[in-house]
Amino acid sequence: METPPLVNNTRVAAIFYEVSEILKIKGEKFKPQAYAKAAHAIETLPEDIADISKREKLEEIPGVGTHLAVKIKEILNTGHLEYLENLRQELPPGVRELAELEGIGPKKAIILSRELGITNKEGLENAAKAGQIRDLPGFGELSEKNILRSIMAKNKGRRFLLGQVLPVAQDIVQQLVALPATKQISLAGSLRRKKETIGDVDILATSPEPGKVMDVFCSLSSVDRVLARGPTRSSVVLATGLQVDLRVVKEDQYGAALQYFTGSKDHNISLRWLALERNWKLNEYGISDLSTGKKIAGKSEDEVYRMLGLPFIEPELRENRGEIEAAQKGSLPDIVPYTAVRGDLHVHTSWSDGKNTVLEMAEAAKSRGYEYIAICDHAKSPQFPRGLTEKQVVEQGKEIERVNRTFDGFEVLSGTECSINDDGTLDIGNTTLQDLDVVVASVHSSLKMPKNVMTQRMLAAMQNEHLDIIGHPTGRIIQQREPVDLDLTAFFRTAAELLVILEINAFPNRLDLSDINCMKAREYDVRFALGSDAHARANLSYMEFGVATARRGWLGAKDIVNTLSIRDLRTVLGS
Ligand code: DGT
Ligand code: CA
Ligand code: CA
Ligand code: ZN
Repeated sequence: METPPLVNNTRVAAIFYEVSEILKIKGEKFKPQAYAKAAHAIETLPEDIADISKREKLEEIPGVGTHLAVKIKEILNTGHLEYLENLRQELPPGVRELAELEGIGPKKAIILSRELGITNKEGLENAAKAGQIRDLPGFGELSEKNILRSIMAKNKGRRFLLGQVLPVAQDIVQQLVALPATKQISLAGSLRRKKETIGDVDILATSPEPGKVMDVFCSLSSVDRVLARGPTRSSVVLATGLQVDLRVVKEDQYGAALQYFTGSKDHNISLRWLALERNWKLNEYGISDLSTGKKIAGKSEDEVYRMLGLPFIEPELRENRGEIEAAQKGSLPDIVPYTAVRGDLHVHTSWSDGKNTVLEMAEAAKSRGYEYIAICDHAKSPQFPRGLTEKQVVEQGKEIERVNRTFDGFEVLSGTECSINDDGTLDIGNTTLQDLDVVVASVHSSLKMPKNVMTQRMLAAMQNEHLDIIGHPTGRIIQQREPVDLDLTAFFRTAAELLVILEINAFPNRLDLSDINCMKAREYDVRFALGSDAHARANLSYMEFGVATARRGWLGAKDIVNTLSIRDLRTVLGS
């Protein structure tokens, strides 16, 4: 008897996603969307799809009709989908990777693969450099040049979001920490400074047996290829294209190396000047006396800073934005600890476009150690067809009351993330707003308004007495969308005057306000709120990136309202 293949929801979804992608490349109009939609629904099912199939209820999954139900059964029975196998045959190898490159697209990718046997970016780069592309049908000298330029730009400038990289890097560090051969280990570079985007990951360690650490590092399951493997330095590239460097240094150099490789470069340059003033040399090996050549510090970072007459400077501050002068004057800010956040002031639920219920979000927040959470679903609008009508906002309030009765020492605050209309009014009426604990209002439409119009719109919105927080104030999406054009001085001043709180939205591609804008706003004594903008339980962990942004913006716990107890928070919110 044949044993049935092991197929889970993720596997079925992955097959559908691949079908969707290939169909897209083939230029199909609606089918790709249908497959992607079904894949997404399957991926997020709370139940095993095999069980659903047994009950003959596959067609109740959103986006799954008779046609797709048959395909799902085939996958469940055989472990694969013949339709996909056939599609793969139709597509020459490498076409999918090529099609994703800028300026190529599916049609050209197929030609490149068929005519020149190119299957990846490297092959494309070589062919372009060798001048082989210009003669292909539909190409030319100019498009060859453009291809080369776009490859170069991608190679050089590709940066990853902090939120994508940090969990991956922390996982690698965890795996290396577990080795007996690892003594000390730390993230360094921009990742330790928690910069919003990361070029590559830098890890620093000490070990009596560096070879063993390097072996494990180079053979981690997430590693796609090893660029270099040496006794003191190895570099690998993960399947995502992210480069990770591991350096192993001597114990008496660890502090200096950690300081050096944490950067930033500009911060390091300023420190090096401080050393030179004392006739010392500072580099990754330590501090040494220039006249005697003798080494005088290097074991710990603390020691390096202390020798230079400075208190320890938190990595998030090391951007040469005045932190060294502040450290010299003893006026470094007391930046907010990662543990100071007592609640999340911006989460969505399945009432709008979130995945989890009010109760599920609340339980997840409680188990993170929070004391409160604010439910801020969208209001219904063209941008948010799944948003809440005013009637539903009221109904949700009743559900929140019920949920609150099940908790002790934890509070669910009722709220909204409503939208700011073009004229500065909000898209939920005051009678509904006045009964909510937290009103977040954000700009979600007409993002390209001229500066003075956008500024007027924001200032008008802030006049609303029920508004508590402006959500993701500049609307930027990292690497995707520019911030709105806004007179920040007027905006910050008004926020301070009217006691309107500004959000630091912690969603990985937002981080809005940004670190720099937090620093600016801080000068006006603005108050801030941290919100994860979670659309699912798991997203609550995004909070860490928001705190990192606040820390990089020199903010203290006192600047952030959700470090307050629920009682004090309610006073601030007037609820
Ligand atoms: P990234 O990777 O682009 O996000 O930014 P970082 O800061 O991680 O830069 P990376 O990986 O090139 O180098 C790691 C650290 O090594 C950097 O923060 C400071 C230090 N570093 C690198 N190059 C230099 C340099 O030329 N001079 C000095 N003083 N430090 C350097
Ligand atoms: Ca780096
Ligand atoms: Ca590096
Ligand atoms: Zn929003």
